[in-house]
Amino acid sequence: MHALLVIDVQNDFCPGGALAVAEGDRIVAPINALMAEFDAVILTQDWHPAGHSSFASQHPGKAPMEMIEMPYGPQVLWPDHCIQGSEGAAFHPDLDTDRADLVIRKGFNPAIDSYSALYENDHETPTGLDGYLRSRGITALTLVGLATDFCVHFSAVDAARAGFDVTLRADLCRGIDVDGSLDAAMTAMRTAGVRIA
Ligand code: VGL
Ligand code: ZN
Repeated sequence: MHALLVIDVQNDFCPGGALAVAEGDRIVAPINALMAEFDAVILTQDWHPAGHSSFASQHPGKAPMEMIEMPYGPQVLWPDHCIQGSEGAAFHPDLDTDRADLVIRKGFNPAIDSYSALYENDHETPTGLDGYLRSRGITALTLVGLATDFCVHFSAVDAARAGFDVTLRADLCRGIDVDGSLDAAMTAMRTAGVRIA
């Protein structure tokens, strides 16, 4: 069983959003077209409570895109984004969400960010997706979505490490690219055994 894993195609990551990724909206139509080719379609949704600890607004004197040290390791500080129930947290209006078997939300723990669809940023708290995939007999994943260098990157690496056969459709992802994060992400994914298509 081969699943399409669509990462965070949400308004806040598209042009006009709070953490806009350049051309983030350009991937929506081709992702919709790709859905029919898979045994399962799974969407992730970045889903933060207001005042989430990854927001620069919660750290006096800090600006978005600065780094801080959290108990679980280094963390980029972000503008407020994808607040639970907000328009920014909603999927892009053209994304064919009806096709999804599962929507998995992440980043709801106020104290820990969660880039990956499988583990929070402490790298040990599971989201539950690993169990879902295994119990459905899904062994291969193709990843698309936003942002290449953060949520797509961490999801791909975690999935490869967990033993899934992982392909990244780089043409159907777009990145943020802070301080060389895009190049670093591509290298990390290749090193983890992710196939880049
Ligand atoms: C993401 C930064 C913060 C992403 C989510 O979807 O890549 N990036 N939250
Ligand atoms: Zn987020």
